[in-house]
Amino acid sequence: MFTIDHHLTVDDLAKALRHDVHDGLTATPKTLPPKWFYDERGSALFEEITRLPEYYPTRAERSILEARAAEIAEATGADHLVELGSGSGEKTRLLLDALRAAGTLRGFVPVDVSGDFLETAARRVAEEYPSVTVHAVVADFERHLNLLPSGGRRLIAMLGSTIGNQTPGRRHAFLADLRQAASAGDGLLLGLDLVKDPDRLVAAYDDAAGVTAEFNRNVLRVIDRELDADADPEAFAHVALWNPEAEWIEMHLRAGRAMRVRLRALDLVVHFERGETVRTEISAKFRPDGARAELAAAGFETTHWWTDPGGDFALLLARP
Ligand code: AVJ
Repeated sequence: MFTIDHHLTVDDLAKALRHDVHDGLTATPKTLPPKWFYDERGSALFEEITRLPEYYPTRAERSILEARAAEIAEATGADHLVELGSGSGEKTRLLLDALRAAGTLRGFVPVDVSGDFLETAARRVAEEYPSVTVHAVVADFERHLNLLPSGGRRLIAMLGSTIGNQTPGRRHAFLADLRQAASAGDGLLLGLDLVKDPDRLVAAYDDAAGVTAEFNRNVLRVIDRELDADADPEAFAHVALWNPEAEWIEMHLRAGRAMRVRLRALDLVVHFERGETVRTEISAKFRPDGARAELAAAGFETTHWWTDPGGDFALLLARP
């Protein structure tokens, strides 16, 4: 069975984009939130990133899930899998298969801001798992956590180190909201990329084939199309750097020359100096103690912590 709830309209998204771009490009220093990378082309580029030799997180997380999915199913006894920010679906299937084998699985709730992508992926799961109730939810999980279906024992999964896109303050607010939305029998499964040699981290965000550079520039293509703007993506260089104080990777777009970008839909002209950058993403990296402390501060107890053999990536299980 398949159903889909919409908590975001095309209009809500258009408004949010206008607001984010206006605020980000008139601020000093300039920033843009990473959620606008993911139009059709951006999502395809991200899929390509996950297969790059330098980008280890996806493979490392998959290897942990392959080794631990049965243990996760047993530890949680979950009857519903709630996936926040549903990805390509391969990792989802590892979890669904394990919960099905344990005999507890009843429902799957994929949650994403991108409706078309979500609907296609969720319908496929409904066909492959005929005994599972698939209830897709188009929502912004930073705002709509309380609108998710409740009841039963839920395993709430946020994989891929997606949470690393948020600053520590936003992460705390998000985890605290999640705690409010969770009930006693629920479990939280979180994928976290770990602090490691900066050279490897930077290489993962600045690959030799230039796929991440194209992914980064894609945000300008989205802005040009959606806001009737004239930014030249080729005039911006891709920059990935390790911020050792904050322990996050930063991606920027650096203007190769002075320029003015006109955003007709915002009635705005933005000036760039030569060499000026727009920060387009942060990707925080975690340490075991810090991660546990962040969860505890939001009211979650970490009960399991698994890493891949190389210690690059962690998957943790926590309960309210
Ligand atoms: C999807 C946010 C987890 O931060 O590693 C990959 C996005 N950006 N390469 C990450 C991303 C550049 C990715 N997340």
